[in-house]
Amino acid sequence: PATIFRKNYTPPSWLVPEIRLDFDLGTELTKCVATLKVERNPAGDGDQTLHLCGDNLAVMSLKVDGADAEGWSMSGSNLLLPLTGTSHEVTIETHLHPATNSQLMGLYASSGMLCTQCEAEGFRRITFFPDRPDVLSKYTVRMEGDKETFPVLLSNGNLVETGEGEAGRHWALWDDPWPKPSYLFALVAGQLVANRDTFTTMNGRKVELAVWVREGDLERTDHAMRSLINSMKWDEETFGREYDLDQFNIVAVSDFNMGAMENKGLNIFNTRYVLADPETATDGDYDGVEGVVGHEYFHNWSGNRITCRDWFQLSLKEGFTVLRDQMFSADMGSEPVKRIEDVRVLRAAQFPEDSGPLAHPIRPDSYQEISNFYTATVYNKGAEVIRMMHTMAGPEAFRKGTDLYFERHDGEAATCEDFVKAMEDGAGLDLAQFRLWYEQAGTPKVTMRAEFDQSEGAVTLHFTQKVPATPGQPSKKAMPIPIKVALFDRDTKAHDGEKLLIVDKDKAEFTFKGFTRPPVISANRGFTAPIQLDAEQGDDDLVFLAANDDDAFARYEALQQLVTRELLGAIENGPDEKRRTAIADAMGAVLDDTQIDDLMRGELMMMPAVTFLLELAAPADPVALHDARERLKGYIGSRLRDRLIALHERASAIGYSLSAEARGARKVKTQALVLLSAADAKEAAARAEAQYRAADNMTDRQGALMVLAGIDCPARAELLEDFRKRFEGNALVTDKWFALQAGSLDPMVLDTVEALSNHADFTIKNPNRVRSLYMTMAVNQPAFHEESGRGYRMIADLVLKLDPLNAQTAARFIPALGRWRKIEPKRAAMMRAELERIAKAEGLSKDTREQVTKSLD
Ligand code: HT7
Ligand code: ZN
Repeated sequence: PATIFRKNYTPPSWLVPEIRLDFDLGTELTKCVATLKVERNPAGDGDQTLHLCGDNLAVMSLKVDGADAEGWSMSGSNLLLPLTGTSHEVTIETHLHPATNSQLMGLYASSGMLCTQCEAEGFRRITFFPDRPDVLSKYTVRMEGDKETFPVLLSNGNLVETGEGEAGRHWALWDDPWPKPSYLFALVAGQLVANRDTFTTMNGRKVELAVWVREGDLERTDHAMRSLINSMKWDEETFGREYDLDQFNIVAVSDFNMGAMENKGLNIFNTRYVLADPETATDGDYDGVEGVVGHEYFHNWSGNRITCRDWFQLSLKEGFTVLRDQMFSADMGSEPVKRIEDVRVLRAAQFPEDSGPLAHPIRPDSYQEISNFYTATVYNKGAEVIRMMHTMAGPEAFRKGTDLYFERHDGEAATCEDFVKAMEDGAGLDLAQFRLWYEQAGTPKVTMRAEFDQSEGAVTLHFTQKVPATPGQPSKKAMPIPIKVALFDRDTKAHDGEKLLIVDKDKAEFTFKGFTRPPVISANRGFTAPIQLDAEQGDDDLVFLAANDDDAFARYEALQQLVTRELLGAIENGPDEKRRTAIADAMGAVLDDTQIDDLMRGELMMMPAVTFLLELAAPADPVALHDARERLKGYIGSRLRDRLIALHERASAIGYSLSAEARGARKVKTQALVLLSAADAKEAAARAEAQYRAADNMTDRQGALMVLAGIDCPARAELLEDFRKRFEGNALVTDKWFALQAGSLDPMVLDTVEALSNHADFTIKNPNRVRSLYMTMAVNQPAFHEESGRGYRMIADLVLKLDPLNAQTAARFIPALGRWRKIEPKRAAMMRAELERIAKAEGLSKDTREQVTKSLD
């Protein structure tokens, strides 16, 4: 497949200021007539030929200014139309087959309804079009279809007219006044019901809100609606952004490749991020709904009003919008807990990506298939990069920067450079060197050594930084790394304020005076920079920080560092008794601490993920790491047995509500069982069984079953079956049932996954179901890395089967195998062999081909 390079960007030769789409809807056959007003772009290269992208389309009819077009040709799947004048009307008819569109891109059928997904390049599966984000058009859309099959007809913008047709047909006309790129086009047609509300914007616009779902799901939409209203209000208050249409629609669909899509005025969501009630959704699911509803809504400004010039700029909208959704969720709940969760995701998903064969800068330089670049790097590291600007500028100046960005580029297709420039001009930052964060891939490795000079009463912090080599980038430059520090007095346990240090050279040092004894250094507080920091601190200092740091993140981090050190040491030399004791003591202090709430306590009780540990130990035996982690959990569990039981009892007495207190109680309840189960499986199983049977909510039920699924006891099979039957017919809970088993610590888990792949409820056609079974197994380290290589084979078999049906989803499984360089040689060879087997397959999609080839390089 061809490689596309960022440096080769050229403006479009033709613009399309207006487009009208007429759909004659049918599940088997939909006819689409597109009428494009095209104009030569004065800033273009003067090419007289109009290049229209197509994918899987045939031209049924083609007219220019009302007459049959002449001289047109196909170049691959694209349409080339020579034009003589400077503006024309081009009319194209295409025929679509939604029922057989298993790629879920373009127009497809899902549970009887029709819907679209056009980002990144799905619009070209609907009609021929210059399908690139810098071509902005005003859309008018007319849909007509059978009223019984498609009673609800939705598209972008405002509904302007509806009418009845002949033979039970009806139609709707939608008009979107805001010019937009084709990737933001959407339509939905089907049997849907709405949860309706209104929101009045800060300037008095009354907006009709609707969350559309299938009939039986209506009672599970209140949280999504609440989240939408909160998002609209929050964006006005925090970023000064107001909604700009009279309607805002959200539609939930059960077949969807990603989480959701921010189409202008018509967001389309995976049901997973819309539907929630206490019985079927966990607290984590509630947070997911709130975060994704916010994310898509915030795109209305960061993505829609200001879009991307080209797909290399994806992080312009995604990184910024992730930061905005993270800030929103932090404001709706607990800021430190949210920060810990976000860093955990970054470390478990983005750090491995940044150190592997698929590493790329947040603004990539090239791609073959853009769908492969919807990554944790573009999204989550992209958010971290903008967060660093926020840290360096401070909140007020940062807001000035974003205000200027929104004002300066409203209505444009912009670049990351435009954003950085607006931040420089608006926030007053000098970001000349900072731009390297957009150019260079790889997680910087930073060391910090503290040197104390008794005679001067001074402490000097010596920093080094190194950005590792990544594919295509063998040598790197030093980047500006903002690191917040605090220097604690060992006796008073106080510090004299945080300091923000910018480490912008390979080596840097900072001296602080006025100390009579060496302070304890708390560094990278709040995780101000997305780096791997080795602070070269002794265990005693980490224990001190774990107990005394007033920055919640730093306290969490100190405990994580201590545990990480112990686990990495344990796989080499066995456990370190003194350190294990210190960890259990620190954890005991966490259980007893009345100053922290249970939501934070639950975070502090969690061990670092094996995928993160692998970053530090590679190449390593992931199963040995997992076993060491389980043994440490067992040690902590037995040392703190009584206190964990007491915690479980206390938390179990708190009734269900969505308050922070009740949510915290549910979190520590299950975390207590997790630690207990590694120490005393019988006690944990009995408690988990009781928790399951008493549960009046999904958080308790799923938590209990997660623990039970890893314990060989009679209740396991019985309660898994109870769970299945209890929620039969509920697709999202059935996904949980698959995931609970595929993620289990049961040594027979691969047999189970194989059996489940033949279960009547398993279907390879539904991405949620595929992910719930196979992605859960691929991240279940002892299962995926099972010694025989069976886990690798199962994933490769899946990729080969899924690729022709849904290439995007198939390609997302490749990175798990692509991590072979991090794994000890025997397993690494088997992982590579599976990649080679995939690479040999004929007719592999562009998506999977790119990922496999890069993973083998
Ligand atoms: N902007 C949305 C991206 C998206 C997507 C991309 C490729 C294939 C399918 C997709 N569905 C949604 C999601 C977001 O970041 O808001
Ligand atoms: Zn997004």
